[in-house]
Amino acid sequence: KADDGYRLWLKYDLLKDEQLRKTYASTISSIVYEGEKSPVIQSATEELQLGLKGLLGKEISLKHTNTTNLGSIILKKDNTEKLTNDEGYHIYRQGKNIIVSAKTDNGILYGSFALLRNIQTGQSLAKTDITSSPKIQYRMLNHWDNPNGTIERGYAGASLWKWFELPERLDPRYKDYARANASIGINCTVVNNVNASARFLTTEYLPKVQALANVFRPYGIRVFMSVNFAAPKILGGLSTSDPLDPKVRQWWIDKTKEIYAAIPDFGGFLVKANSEGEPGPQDYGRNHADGANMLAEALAPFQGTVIWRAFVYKADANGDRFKAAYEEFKPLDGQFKSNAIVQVKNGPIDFQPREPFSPLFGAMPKTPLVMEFQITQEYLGFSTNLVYLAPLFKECLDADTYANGAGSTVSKIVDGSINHYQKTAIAGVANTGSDRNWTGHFMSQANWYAFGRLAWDYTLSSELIADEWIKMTLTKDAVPVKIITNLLTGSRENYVNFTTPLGLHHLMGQGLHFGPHPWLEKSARPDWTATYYHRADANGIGFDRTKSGSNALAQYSPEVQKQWENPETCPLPYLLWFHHVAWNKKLSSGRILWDELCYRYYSGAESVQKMQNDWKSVKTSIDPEIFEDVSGRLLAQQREAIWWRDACVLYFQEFSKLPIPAPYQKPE
Ligand code: GCW
Repeated sequence: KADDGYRLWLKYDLLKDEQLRKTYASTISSIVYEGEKSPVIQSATEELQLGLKGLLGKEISLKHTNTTNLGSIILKKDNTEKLTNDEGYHIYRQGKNIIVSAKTDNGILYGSFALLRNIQTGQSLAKTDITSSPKIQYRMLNHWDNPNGTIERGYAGASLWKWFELPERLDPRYKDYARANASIGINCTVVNNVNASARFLTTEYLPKVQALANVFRPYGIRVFMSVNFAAPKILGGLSTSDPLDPKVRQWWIDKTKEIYAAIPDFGGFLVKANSEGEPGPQDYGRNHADGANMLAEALAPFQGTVIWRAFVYKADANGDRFKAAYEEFKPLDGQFKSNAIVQVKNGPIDFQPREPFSPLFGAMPKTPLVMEFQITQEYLGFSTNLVYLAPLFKECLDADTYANGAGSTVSKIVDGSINHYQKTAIAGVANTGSDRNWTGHFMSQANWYAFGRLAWDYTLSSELIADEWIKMTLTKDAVPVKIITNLLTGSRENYVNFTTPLGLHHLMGQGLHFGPHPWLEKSARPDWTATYYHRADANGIGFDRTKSGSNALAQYSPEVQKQWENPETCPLPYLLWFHHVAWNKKLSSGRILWDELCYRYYSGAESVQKMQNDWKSVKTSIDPEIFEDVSGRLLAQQREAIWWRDACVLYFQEFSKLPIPAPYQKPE
């Protein structure tokens, strides 16, 4: 039967390598659990049995302690394990047995998935000794899902959550969603859109969310909800939602109690306030900390957390949107309660194909900052473009803020190792939907996978994660694995090249954010246009963010400023983020800016041809249904790449008045 992609990377098909299969099969004859079979342990044993039966082609029995076991996987809760934290695991050999040991049931669940992954990717178990603990505590998906079943910026169909059927009917897919997340260590999910309908807090929707939480709990996943800040007015009939009003505070306290009565392990609230028209504390002359602290107070008795987003900016044609979040949030450092944490997008603007890291990272030492990445490809080609996002995530996590001297990487800010936070978190805006293959573009499954793996351990390389995912999902054939790994790891740079090379950003179509629209100069908001960002004129192109311009660069530490402030030495990928550069300026590549721009657009579009050839070359190793699906999408990507290239080059040429360099002048 052809593979429709539904099983994601949890594919437990019989291992083709017979020798390997026999070795595993002779090592493993049963699974033993100790003590009480909690729901989480039940998930672990069920998964191991399912996985091993498929991979090894033999039924593996489940046993309880005290039976003498030779050749068993023993799930062992061991408080003496030296693990960094409660969710970590230790997998090791003890005589003929394989021990999966952890301090908690959740650790055992993660260890079980790790063991399965090792078998799926063909690792030897002879000397297994692996310890691993997550570096960040809350590893979350953010769903931008609405009560009517649509998903904001979702490109893989309707919402997974069938609100109309809930709570009575539980789609079996909820459990598969939880399995997939648990397998990569995701332990929190925000089920609804940050542009939040107050309806989620009603007695109509709470039981639905409760039903989802019940399915996710045995997989170690806690549910959070996005809340509408004006809910006291909208639902509670109050005349205000002022966070300092005692009646408003009481309303949230009561509502929070009601939620915890239904969902005892409820994680907390995610809030988008005074951002893009959403209500918030500033409507009443209060600030973000006032708003967050009110909710923190309501959540505190239950150890809940409020996650307050820093995605804010104001309409100002002469200002620089880049600076907005820093300007509003930096002064509030130290004012947030200990269970109020602030969620910051990876870059200062908005999930562009390439952004410098947000200057807030490192600038708020007293406030735990949550990293917000976007897995759904709002600005990275929807579901027609193959863009592997691990390199984008890594580029940001590995960037040095110099907040505490060299080596103060964004990842070390987020994981709290520099400022010793009590709570740490990382979020990815989900790319899942009701399409059979979950993510629209089959290859975008790798982005969900990579986000989870990096949330657990950001030191993993993009290549290693790709290699794992390919072996689990597509093929274990050595040469194709290499080819596809390269295809994935180069795909993001290709996309940057044919859409927004050299530090260009925000050139996409209005509203939908689809396709090129660099000539867009009128919108409801000046900072939603393209001309605001690229600033092309007769002299050159790019946004001057140095002292002679908006001086946004001053928001970074001096070492970072030094890296980017001089147009002569600023790395080309960031050049037009910070400088307005003359068309005929000679760059470090040896080409003048105009030629370099053309070179990037043309070579970027050409790279999609190469991607197609690479994909064709692995055909015999790939399931036919998946092969066809990806081939079709690559063709669409090529059409879009040429569209982007021609739209941008021809538009910018109106300013540069320079010829397209000869090598690119050949007819299509
Ligand atoms: O990128 C923008 C999106 C909006 C989104 C907003 C946000 C949920 O275009 O659709 O709203 O970011 O992150 O709040």
